[in-house]
Amino acid sequence: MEIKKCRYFFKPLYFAALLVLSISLFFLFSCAGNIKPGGQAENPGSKSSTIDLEGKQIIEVNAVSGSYYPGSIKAKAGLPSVLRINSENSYGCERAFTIPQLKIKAILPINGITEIEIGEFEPGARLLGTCSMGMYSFVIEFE
Ligand SMILES: [Cu+2]
Repeated sequence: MEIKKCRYFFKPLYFAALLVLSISLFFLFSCAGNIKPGGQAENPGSKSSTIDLEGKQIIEVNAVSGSYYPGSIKAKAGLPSVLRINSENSYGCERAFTIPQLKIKAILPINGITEIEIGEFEPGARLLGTCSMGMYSFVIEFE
């Protein structure tokens, strides 16, 4: 008799806890759903390309001593593209730049801009830019 009473007492508590849990989960997911499609919070490690007046896609990356940044760049597929490398006080081996997939090699200046025509890519293609030794790199993702 005593145990039964106990159970009856706890049942509404369980129900309430379950209710609270499901409501908070609902809000959590609905919030997450709201954030995902619209809010492309600018990730400092990634950057998007721009399109110039002639319809060419300009994909910009910076070369500094010891790295290229951003490390990941989103670009559009199906557009003639130019990789614009902006060297800034670049004294390291990042100056010996390569795109292995395209068999492109270039010596970047210490300061200044280097533009390389890289052509068009399919959605889902990934292009890796790297120093000649593969120590520093960045990736362009076409979508
Ligand atoms: Cu290197």
